[in-house]
Parts: sequence; structure tokens; C-alpha cells
Amino acid sequence: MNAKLRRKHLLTAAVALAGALWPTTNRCLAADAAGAKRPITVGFSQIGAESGWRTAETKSIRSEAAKRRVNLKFSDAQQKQENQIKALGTFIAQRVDAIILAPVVEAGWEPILKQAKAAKIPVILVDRGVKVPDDSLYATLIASDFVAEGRMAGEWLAKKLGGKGNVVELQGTAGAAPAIDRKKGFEEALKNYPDLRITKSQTGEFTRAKGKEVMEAFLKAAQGSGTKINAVYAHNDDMALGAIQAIEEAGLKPASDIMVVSIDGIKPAFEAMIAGRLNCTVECNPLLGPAAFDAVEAALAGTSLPKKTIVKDQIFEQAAAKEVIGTRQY
Ligand code: GYE
Repeated sequence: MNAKLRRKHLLTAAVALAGALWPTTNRCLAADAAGAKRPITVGFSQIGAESGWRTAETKSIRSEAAKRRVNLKFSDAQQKQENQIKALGTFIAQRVDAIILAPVVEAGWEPILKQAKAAKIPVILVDRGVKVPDDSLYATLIASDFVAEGRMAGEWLAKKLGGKGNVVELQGTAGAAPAIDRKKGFEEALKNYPDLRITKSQTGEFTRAKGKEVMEAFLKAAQGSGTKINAVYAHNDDMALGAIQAIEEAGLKPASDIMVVSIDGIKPAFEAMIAGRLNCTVECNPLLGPAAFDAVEAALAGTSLPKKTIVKDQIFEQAAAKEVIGTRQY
């Protein structure tokens, strides 16, 4: 090898070593010479677009990423955990700086989260929690207290029905934290009212179409057996809106013949309350973008984060809908 070629090889090796020691992606939002923030890359694994809530969450994360000049890699899992696991694998292979994950179900995350941890990529959980034996597998969880939401809905309904009646329940996605916890909270509230019972309970997968379909089946069964349905409790507004349609198509009046209470507080729910078709909604705030990227920045800066940040929610009744709708952001 001549001297020129040897010099070239040495230079290539030096560049490769420097690249390994100082990766080109920044591990924090450091300021450059002009004082501007240098961009980081964040992978966001979203569940899908099953509800108005979900769309609002996606929008909030996308717009906050743009505002902070974060390079966002967005992946839509179309409700499938396997797609989310694949997306996380790709993010890890691409050596993103951080991952934001909205996990569709609670179970089954340990192996992929271990891979992220081994690659030193912090994972920020938004909106839904996971069940893992070691909570160091994620940096933090930013979510509402779904048990409290279910309890609020249950207490409200119990009062409205004077502690008596038959309730049918439309559950969210099977195995999802909000479906498990909203059921739990609602049942807890009903424990104090032995004459108020859940007579039917089935998943409506958090969608309008499935909510309608399941409610149609509930109404048919009730007609067949002669049992009256006094109320519907839906784990989200979209399923409630589907159920309302089914009730109307069956010739009944939603919100008076059959009470309807749900969770999320999206604008269409407020419109339905104003139109007298829905009785009550418990808010669940989807505008998680700012908090999610605050957490990303803190994790990359090595600041310790609380394991859980609870987003505060409140309940809205039909009577207040008109006054409040103008202030709703989603
Ligand atoms: O309530 C529902 C959505 O995970 C809190 O998912 C979220 C839930 C929300 O599809 O509408």
C-alpha cells in the first residue's frame, strides 16, 4: 500500500470512530451558535384513528413537534399491537432520540421496551398505561385517571336514576387500560346502589360503528326478554353517539327514554347534549403534546421524571353544554 492510500485508510477509520463516539443525532435539545434549538428525532407510535379523541391527540402531538422543531416519525398501528411493536423496533434501529408510545393494550410490552432501554432510548407513554414488572422500562406515563372517570360517570348515573335500573355498558378496546379502568371505576360506584345493575356489557371497540351495532343487539335482546334498558354507559363519546343512533332507529328517545352517559368530552358530544340526545360526558383531555415533549426534553436532559402524571378531568352535564361548547378545544 502506498503512503497516499494508507493516509486515506487512516482518515476513513478516524471518521468512523468519531461517528461512533459522537452520533450525529443530538441527545438533547442543545442550543446551537445562533441560540436556536437543534432538532431531535422522536418516533411516535399511535394506536390509530378510532375516535375523535384519538384524532385530537394525534393533532396535539404533531403540532407540538412542529412548534419545537422536532423531527417526528409518525406510525399509525391501525389498532394492532404487533404493528406498534414493529414500529418501535424500526425506531430503535433508526436510533431515534426518544419514543412516544400510546399503547393499545396493557400487556405484552416487556421485550420491546427492554430493547429500547438497552439502546438507551427513553420511552414516554401517553394516554394509556402498560403492565410491566419493571417500571424502569419507561420514563414516564402521562394519562388521565380512568378509574376516577368511570366512578364519576357511575355516581352521576346513580343519582340521575335514583339508584335503580338496568344499565348496558359499551366497553372500549378489550385489554386497553381505559376499558379496564373505566369499567372498574363505574362498578365501584354502583356497589353502593344494589338496585342499579349492569345487565349487558360488551366491547364496542371505541368506535361509533361498533357502538351502534352492539347497542342494536342490546335493544333487540331487551325487546325479546321484556327487560327495560334504563341507561347506556359508553366508555367513550363515539360509541355513545353510535348507540344514540341505534336508540333513535328503534323508535326511542335517547337521553330521556334511555339515559346516555359517556367519557371524553369531544365537541360532537357537546353538540349532542345541546340537541338533547346525550345526558352527560366526563372529560378526558387528549391535548397531551406539550406535556409529552416536556417529558422527552427532561428525559434527554437526564432529569428524573415522576412515573405518572395525572391529567385532571371534569364532568359536564347537558344543562351546561351550551355555555361551555365555545371553550372546547377538541
Ligand atoms: O377515551 C377513546 C380512545 O386511550 C383515553 O382511546 C384514550 C381512549 C379514549 O379511542 O376515545
